[in-house]
Amino acid sequence: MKQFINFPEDFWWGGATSGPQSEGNHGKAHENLMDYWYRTKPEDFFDGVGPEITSDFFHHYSEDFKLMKKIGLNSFRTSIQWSRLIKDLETGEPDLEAVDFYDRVIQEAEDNEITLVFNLHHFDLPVELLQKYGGWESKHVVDLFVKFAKTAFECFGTKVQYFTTFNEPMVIPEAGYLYGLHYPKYSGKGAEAMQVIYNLNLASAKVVELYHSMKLGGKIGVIMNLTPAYPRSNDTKDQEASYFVDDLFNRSFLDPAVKGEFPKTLVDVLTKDGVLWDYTEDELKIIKNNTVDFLGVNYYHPKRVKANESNTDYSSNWMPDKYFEDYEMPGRRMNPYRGWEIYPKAIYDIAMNIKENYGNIPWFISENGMGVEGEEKYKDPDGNIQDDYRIEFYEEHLAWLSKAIQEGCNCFGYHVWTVFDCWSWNNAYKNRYGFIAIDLPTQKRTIKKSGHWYKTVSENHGFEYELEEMKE
Ligand code: IFM
Repeated sequence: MKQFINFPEDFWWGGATSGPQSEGNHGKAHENLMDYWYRTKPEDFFDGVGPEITSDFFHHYSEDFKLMKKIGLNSFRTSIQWSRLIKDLETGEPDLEAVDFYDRVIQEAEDNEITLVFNLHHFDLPVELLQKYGGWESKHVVDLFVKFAKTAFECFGTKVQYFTTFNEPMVIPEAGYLYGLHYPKYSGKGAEAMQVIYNLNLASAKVVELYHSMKLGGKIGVIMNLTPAYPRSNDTKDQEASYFVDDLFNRSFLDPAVKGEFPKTLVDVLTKDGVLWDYTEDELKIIKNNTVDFLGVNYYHPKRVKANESNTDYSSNWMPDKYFEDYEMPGRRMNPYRGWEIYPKAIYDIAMNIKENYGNIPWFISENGMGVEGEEKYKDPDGNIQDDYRIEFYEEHLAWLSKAIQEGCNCFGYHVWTVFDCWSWNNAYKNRYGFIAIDLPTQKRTIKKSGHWYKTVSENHGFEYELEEMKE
C-alpha cells in the first residue's frame, strides 16, 4: 500500500555543486590542485576532459538559477573558489572581478528566492600553496585559509546567511595522502595524513571563530562525507575494526566540529603508534570553543569492514589499514558506474547517530545522488532523459530520511548532488548526476524527468511511496 512520505513545510529542497566543478576557469587568478593536475597529466581524466570550461556556470549562472526555480529548488550550495576570489594569497586581497561575479550570483539567487549556501573549500587548494608550503600539512596554509575566509565574509557575509568551511574534509587526507586518488596523489603517507586531518579541523575551527566574531547574523557549518562503518560480523575483531574505521573516517571530523574534541580512542591509537599530529594546547582550545552551528552530511555509501587478515607489514610505514580491511558484502546493491554500494537505510542510521550522540544538532543532507554513465541512451524521442532509476534512488533515501524526522531527528533539508551535470576529478563528465543535462559542445541545458519529479516533491512537501520498497 502506498503512503505519503511527508516533510516539513519549511524543508530545504535543493542541490549542490562546487565552484571548481561547475564555473569553468574564465578569469581565475590562480591554478588550483585540479587545474595543475590536469595541465600536467591530462591523461588521468576521463576522455581527457579538464576543468577549463566545465558547466560554464560563470556565464550561465542566470539561466541556471531560473532553471533551479523551475524545478522547485528553494536552496542551493556552491563554493567560492579560493583560487578565484583571492588575488594575493598571502594577504587575502580580493580580485575585484571575482567579487563582482559572486555578487551577481548572490543577486540572482535572491531574485529567484533561492537560499544560498556558500562553501569555502571544495578540494581546491591553490597549487602554489602546496608547492611553497606543503599544502594542508602546513599551519601557515591554515592561517592563509583564515585570511581567505575573512575576505569572503567581508565581501559577502551580510548578503549570504549560510556558510560552510569545508566540503568532505576527510577526502583530502584519504584521497590525497593515503590512497593516491586526488592530487597530490600521495599513497601510503599515513602520518602526514593524520597531520592533515588535524590541520583541517584547526582551520575549520579558526574560521568558525572568525565568523562568529564578525557577528554577521548568519550561520556557519561544515559539510562531512559520512560513511557509516558496518562490521562483517559480531566477532570482536570485526567490531573493533569497524569502530576504528568510524573513529578515523567519520568521528575524526564530526567530533571536533560538533563536540570540540577528537575521539579519545583515536588519539590513543595514534599516540601508541607514534603518529599523533603536532598540536598545541592553545590550538586545542580553539577547536574546543568554536564548534559549528549546523552540519551538512554528504551521504553516498556505507563502509563495510572486517578485521585485517592480510600479512602486510606496516612497521616501517604506518597506515591506518593495519586496523581494518574493506569487506565486499555478498549481495550488496551496487551503482556499477561509480563502484559505490547503494544502501539507503544508512541515512536513517546517520540521523539517529546525530540525534543520540551529537546533541541533535541541526543538519541537512548536503549531497546524495547517483552518477550514471551513458545517460544518452535513456533519452525519449523528444530528447529528454527518462532517469527513473534516479527518482527511485531519491525516493528510497528520502523515505528513510522522513522516518528519521518523524522520530525526532533535526534534519532541515535535502540537497542532491547535483542540480546540473558537472565535472569531477578524474571522472570528468563520465558519470552524470544532474536533474538538468548539459550537452557539453553547446552547453545546452535540458531538464531530465527527475528534475520535473523534484518540483512536485518540493511543492507537495513529499510524495506517495510504496513502503515495501524500503529495504533494510
Ligand atoms: O563530485 C563529488 C563532489 O565533489 C563531492 N562529493 C561526491 C561527488 C560525487 O563523486
